[in-house]
Amino acid sequence: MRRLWLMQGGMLVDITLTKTTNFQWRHLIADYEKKSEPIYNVRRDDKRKYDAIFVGGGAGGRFGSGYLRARGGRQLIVDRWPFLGGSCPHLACVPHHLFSEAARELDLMRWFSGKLWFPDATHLRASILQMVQLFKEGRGSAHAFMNWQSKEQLDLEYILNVPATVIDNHTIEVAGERFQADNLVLGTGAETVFPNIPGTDLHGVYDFVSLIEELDFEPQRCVIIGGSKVAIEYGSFFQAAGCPTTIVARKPLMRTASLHHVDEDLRQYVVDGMCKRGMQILEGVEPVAIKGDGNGNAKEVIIRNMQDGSEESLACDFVFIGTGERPKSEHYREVLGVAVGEKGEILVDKHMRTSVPNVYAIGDLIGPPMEMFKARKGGMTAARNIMGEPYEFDWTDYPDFLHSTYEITWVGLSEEEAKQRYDNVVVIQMPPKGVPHEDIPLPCAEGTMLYAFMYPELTGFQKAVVEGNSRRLLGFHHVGFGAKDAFQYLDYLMRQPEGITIDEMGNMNELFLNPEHFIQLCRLRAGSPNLRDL
Ligand code: COM
Repeated sequence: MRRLWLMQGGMLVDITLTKTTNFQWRHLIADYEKKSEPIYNVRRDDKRKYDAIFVGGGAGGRFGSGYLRARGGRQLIVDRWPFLGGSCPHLACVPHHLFSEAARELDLMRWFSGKLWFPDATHLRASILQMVQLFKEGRGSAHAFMNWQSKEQLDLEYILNVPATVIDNHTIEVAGERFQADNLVLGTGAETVFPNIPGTDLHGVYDFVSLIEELDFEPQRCVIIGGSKVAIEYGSFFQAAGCPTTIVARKPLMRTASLHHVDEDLRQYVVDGMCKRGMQILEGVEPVAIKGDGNGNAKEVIIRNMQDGSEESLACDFVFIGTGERPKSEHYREVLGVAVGEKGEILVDKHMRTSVPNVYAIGDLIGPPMEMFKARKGGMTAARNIMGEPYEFDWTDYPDFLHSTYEITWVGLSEEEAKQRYDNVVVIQMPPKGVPHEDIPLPCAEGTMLYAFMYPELTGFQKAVVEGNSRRLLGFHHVGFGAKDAFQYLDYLMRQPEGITIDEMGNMNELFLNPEHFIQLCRLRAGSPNLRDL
């Protein structure tokens, strides 16, 4: 066993034959974040050709590689960062979840300020800067784990801390060396689309990436440009932290093209809840400019009402861009000539094949939904097909979620969509239609019991949509906490060719008191020949 070969002074590090630990990785990554030399984990003694080179070691590249390896293939991942896992553990999903958990805790403290055992939170101010730092100090453990697991448990080969240049559909170049494979799998992600307005280069203007890497002051007043998921999630955190936040968006929140099956009652509950917590939401407006204070710092956002053209200034010291992301496909278009769509997304079929033979594309690079399930399963789909196992992946329908100060989950048809398709639509919901939420502290479960006893209207919202004739469940919608797990399985149950009926769901064994209550609510109507709303 060789010792970890960590050379200083401009030399590469080759850890292929070294058994690594998470501890070693943590230090190695921290060191190489400051350097530009590659880290090699490549079996030079293996003379087999690679079945696939994964360009990009995010979720898609890692899970695709894992599957390809499991099927007996040989793979190589190349990533520009010194760690695998991509933006998720580094800048995106993981900090989002950390901030959303903070938002939930802070929100509870504010509502219960001075009540029960809660301290007075009238002047509560949580530091956004401190949370960013907390995340940055901790993210190294996820980085290390990704590298360690991929090498020691999944037997993957990789080269890190160096970008790959694609030469042709079988060849890449890394640090001056060429590697060949039967196939390339492209998965290098997307980046924020900054609005084309003056002032986006001022100090104080961030997106979710630069927020993590560059925030250097404590924001006091925030304007978010755009109404994406990121806008809602980060905005809810900023507001809960005590930084008053305004969202300016062209379209109503949660009605952007990239979100499907959003039920209007659920949407209303979410948006009303954000307003109740003091957020200002300005819809039907577009940004005109970000103006500075003369010293290079943002001090106001000028917006225009899209209906009457009137302009307004919103004072702030912190501007957060939440206008969504765009695939980074230029390099592949230029070199390989892959076909792309209107927004730069690489076009793929259900096998993840691009227009160029032997070139696959996965993850955010192929456009929305820019979600983990699509990246991982897309990687796996490419691997399956590369290994000769024809497999199709349809990512057009999927369970979805986002956070405000709540966890919001949905799958299947909204009530409105169901009513457009079917004559006999029955709805089971809490609170029931027409019953003021103040009168009924439901749905309540983990995370909302305290609210149920003091603020019934804050206990969340839920709805199941049923096709009354076939009795099939068509959609589930939930605002609360802890239901995300269930929605993975609800998605599966609904999707089976025969679906699941209200009677079958009513026959399942629930764990009292479960977060989304769907089993017992279905049981209350199961058996009834003529289904009615509940
Ligand atoms: C998750 C990254 S944070 S990966 O999907 O496990 O690679």
